[in-house]
Amino acid sequence: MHTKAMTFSRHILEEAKVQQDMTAELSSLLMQMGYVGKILSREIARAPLKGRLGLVGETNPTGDAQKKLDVYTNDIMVEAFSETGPVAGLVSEELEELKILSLGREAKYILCTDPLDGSSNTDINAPIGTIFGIYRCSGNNHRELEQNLLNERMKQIAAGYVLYGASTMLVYTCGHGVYGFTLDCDLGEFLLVHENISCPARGHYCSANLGRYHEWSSDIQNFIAHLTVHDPSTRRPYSLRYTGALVADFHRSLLEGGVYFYPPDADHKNGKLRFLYECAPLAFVVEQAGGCASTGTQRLLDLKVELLHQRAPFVIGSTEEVALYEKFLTGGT
Ligand code: AHM
Ligand code: MG
Repeated sequence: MHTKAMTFSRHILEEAKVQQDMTAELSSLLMQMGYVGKILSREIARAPLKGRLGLVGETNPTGDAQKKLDVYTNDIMVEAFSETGPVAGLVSEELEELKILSLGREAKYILCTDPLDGSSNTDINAPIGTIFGIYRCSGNNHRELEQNLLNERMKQIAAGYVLYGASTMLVYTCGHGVYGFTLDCDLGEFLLVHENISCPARGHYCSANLGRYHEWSSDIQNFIAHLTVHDPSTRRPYSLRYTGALVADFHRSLLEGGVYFYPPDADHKNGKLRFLYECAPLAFVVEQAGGCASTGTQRLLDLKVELLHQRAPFVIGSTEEVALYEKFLTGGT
């Protein structure tokens, strides 16, 4: 079975033969991301044995209490991409500023990442993830790179995530479909399991932190009321699934259909999730799979951002549910 299987690296090389966008530099960046996924998978699995659970006692740039694993995984990411040439700058949930990694000729990309998504799950052995979005870049210095990234003169050309669950999976797109690979730990290879992923147009799962229900607008409360009506002819009520890790909850919607949303609440006036390294990469993935991502009032990827750590209201998943959410929000129902 394994001799026939398509490894992540071979998949990238095959894509490079037919896709112009897949430059040698992008191929090498993505392969390095695969390598980082393997290292993080190993380190996350043995974190409890190495004393790497619990809090650091500091906060990250958006005010979240940092876990030891947040810092450790971020350090691994920085180190892994500092050693290779294609990444000019790195934007991370755990770093205040854009970090310049290389200004050499090969440095054609900016990597935006949440090295450890779902931090509240680290200490209870629940799923967590890594999110990445890759932007083509131009700029000779820190200021130019950041300005171009925020002015959207740079295009997101690849994105994906690694999900550390019952097994470790890597899902990616470079703008020509979405592919999912499972890590075979014995071989040390990500092997293709999900070819050309298609997000069902409709599902029957919803994922959101309903503990915030009373802080949400009446439009969103009405949306919940709609989803929870008992009407088997329209496959309602929806079932609630919420792990507290965006990657895991989104992955369910991507494969099985449904909707994830994180709207504004009392503590997060503009939503909790951050555009560049949480929302935008998953939005790129879902659109490539035929699904949708929105702020509730506009396509997520059309949002103009001014800050590296800017947050956005976020809804993502099947086209029908995202459209319905927007309809409730814009007074259409
Ligand atoms: P994190 O990157 O610090 O883990 O924050 C993002 C996480 C998402 O993974 C998850 O969907 C959400 O925040 C959970 O927030 P809450 O605990 O408010 O439901
Ligand atoms: Mg996160």
